[in-house]
Amino acid sequence: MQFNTILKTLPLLMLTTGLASAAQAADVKLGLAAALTGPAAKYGVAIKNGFTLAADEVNAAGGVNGNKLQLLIEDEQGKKEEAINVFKKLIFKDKALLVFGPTLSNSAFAADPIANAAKVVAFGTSNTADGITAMGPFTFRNSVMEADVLPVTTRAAVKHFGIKKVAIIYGNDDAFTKSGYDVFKATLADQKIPVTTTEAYAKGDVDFKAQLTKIKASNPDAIVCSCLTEEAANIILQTRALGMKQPFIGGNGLNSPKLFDIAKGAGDDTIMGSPWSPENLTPANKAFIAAYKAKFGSDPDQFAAQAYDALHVVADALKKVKLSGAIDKDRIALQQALPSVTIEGATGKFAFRKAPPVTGKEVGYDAQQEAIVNIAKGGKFILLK
Ligand code: VAL
Repeated sequence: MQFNTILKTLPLLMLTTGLASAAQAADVKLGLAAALTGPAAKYGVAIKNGFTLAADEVNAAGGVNGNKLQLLIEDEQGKKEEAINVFKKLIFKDKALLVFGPTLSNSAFAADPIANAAKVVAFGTSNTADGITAMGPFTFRNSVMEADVLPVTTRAAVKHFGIKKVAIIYGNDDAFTKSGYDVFKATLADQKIPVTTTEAYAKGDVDFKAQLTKIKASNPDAIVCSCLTEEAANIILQTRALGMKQPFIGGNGLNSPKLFDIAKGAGDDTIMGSPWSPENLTPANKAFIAAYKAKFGSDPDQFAAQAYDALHVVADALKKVKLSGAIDKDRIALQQALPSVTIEGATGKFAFRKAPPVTGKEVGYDAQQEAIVNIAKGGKFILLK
């Protein structure tokens, strides 16, 4: 047969040999915008690992309805502008069916409006600030928001240490640290714990002596810290350098082993809440921890666990979607299939709940999950019993 003839008959051959049906079972492209460089990479790399592990598992089991999941991973560097660029690339150029991320709430407030306008699900696995899912019906998250976690964390810390009064320190130019501060303030008022002083810092600050000196003079029983991990670690170290022994109470930003890489034992007695714990020995969590260790040679953290669960949530939703190949239609079908998904994941039982109503606006979906409270001992978080 002439080469030309082969080329002409190839499509026909493919049809008759079943190659065409293999080609139809196309990859499902799922975008992941994560902070893989910069300070927020402390969360973003764990997130990427969690997604990779789960996607490999789903694909090894044959994919979803015969389709393999393909992760398109982009580094948004923990910056708003990069999150916007990466969302645009994944949505308009790469034609991802959905986009996971970005890592920081601060970036989500910049990037999610793009996804909502394009009618593509933006699925946050680490965004815990208030108002994220008010951005539109295509914003989903499985990260439990500060407003759900901090009241439980604060109550447990107050009881554990017999706290009568606290000082607060927070970052006032980041959406998550600012939102966490607002929630802490309301929670402390609610739980009738007086605040001795409130101190703020800006992104990138490394010297907190001025703020900590004021906190020291106000003599609190504990320090509430609405901070990202690197700043929190430096704050803790500098507090100890000033001879202060107070325990810390923090939000989701402290929930990373990287805190102890920097703060070491000085971080002991820090209390924070999370839906995930390595001590929660359900079959799903045990399997996740073992598989993560085998693949990456390190222990997972909460960010990896939530990313891992998010991929399984989307895989479950995809089972109910008959993909048509028309991307706009398929993106909407996935958005409609997601709210009713429930799973038993590494973080326990998971379900969505509709975000609080906003007048004149359609809203997205938050995580419906219980928070558990952890305390740092010997450079790691263990369950507070
Ligand atoms: N939860 C935080 C945020 O929403 C960080 C720690 C990822 O920005």
